[in-house]
Amino acid sequence: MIGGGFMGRTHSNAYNQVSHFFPELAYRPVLQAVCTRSADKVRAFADQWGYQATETDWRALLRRDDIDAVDICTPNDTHAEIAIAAAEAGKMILCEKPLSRTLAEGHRMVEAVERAGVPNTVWYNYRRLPAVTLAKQLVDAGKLGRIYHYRANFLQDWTINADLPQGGTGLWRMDVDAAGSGVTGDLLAHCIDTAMWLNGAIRDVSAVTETFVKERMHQLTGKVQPVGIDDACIFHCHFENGSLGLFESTRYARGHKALYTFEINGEHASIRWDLHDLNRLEYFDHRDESVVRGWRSIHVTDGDQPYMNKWWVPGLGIGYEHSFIHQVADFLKGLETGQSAAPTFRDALQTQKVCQAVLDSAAARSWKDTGVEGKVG
Ligand code: SOE
Repeated sequence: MIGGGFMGRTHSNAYNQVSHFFPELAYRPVLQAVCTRSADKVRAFADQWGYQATETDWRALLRRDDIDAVDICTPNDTHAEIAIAAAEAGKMILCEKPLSRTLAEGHRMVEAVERAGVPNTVWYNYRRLPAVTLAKQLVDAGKLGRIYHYRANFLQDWTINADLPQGGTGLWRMDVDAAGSGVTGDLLAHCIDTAMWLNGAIRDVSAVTETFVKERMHQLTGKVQPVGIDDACIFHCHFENGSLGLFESTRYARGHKALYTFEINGEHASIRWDLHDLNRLEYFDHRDESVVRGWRSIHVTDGDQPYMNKWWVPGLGIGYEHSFIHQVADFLKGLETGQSAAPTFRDALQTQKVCQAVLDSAAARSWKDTGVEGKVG
């Protein structure tokens, strides 16, 4: 594990839990070592989550021959350098999203893992919530028929305060040099990943971004500096299958902490999902008998629904953290057949292409092609 922040905790929890709930897997994670820059912090993190050894230099971690897989949970500006070095060292890689700050970095990362032939995955975790995976099964089974609309939001409110600094621990997402972009790479990337997984390639985009607070003090330098990230982004798009997409993300929607929602409207049926009620999938099917036709609220907790036979008994829900446990389980399962768990670095590069097109479109005030084609894994 490289990094000891919020994501380091979600992934460490997943490694600790996975073998209890997926005992059939041939491989089990062993928490061999964790690396963060601070010696005090790394010891405390290791004790809390059960890592056997500590490092304060990620290069030293990569030199260890008792490490087979590396999890990159550091800020975005270090993903490329660490991932490329890890691939060259022959390690399997699980990288936190977004894959990279820029498309160019993403290309180099994909080349590195493919050249080295190491298993790789990117933590777009929401795909693996049972209700979202059920949505995928319904779409793939053709229940919706031809798809006309895909709509997604990811709304937060934690950066409204103009006195909030940018940069440094806990606030690197506000610093364009560390993050690459604002809500586009941090939040819309999730929406884009789910959207292309469910509804296929996004062909072109037209976007608007806004930075509401133009200057903020940088935590590391103490200087007031221009803000380079997008605080909000709205885009619409064409999917390759002919449907229209509408996406919105902001960190300025007072009252919303992490409201990720999507809705898909097809010829026969519609589905919608809301992270705040993550065990439910709403489904409307026009083919139902008219007198009982209406939105069904499916509580996705039954054993024949995705992943749920691994958990409790029907009716008892699971949470956010389980999406990460499912991703580790799928990654380990993939090792049994030599198949990397999706989204691979190459799949995540497709999301990166859309993010880049979104930012370019907003800057140029014009439509941009994404260059994404075909099925996105
Ligand atoms: C930002 O607040 C954030 O933590 C993202 O970085 C995560 O990817 C998202 O899942 C929740 O919100």
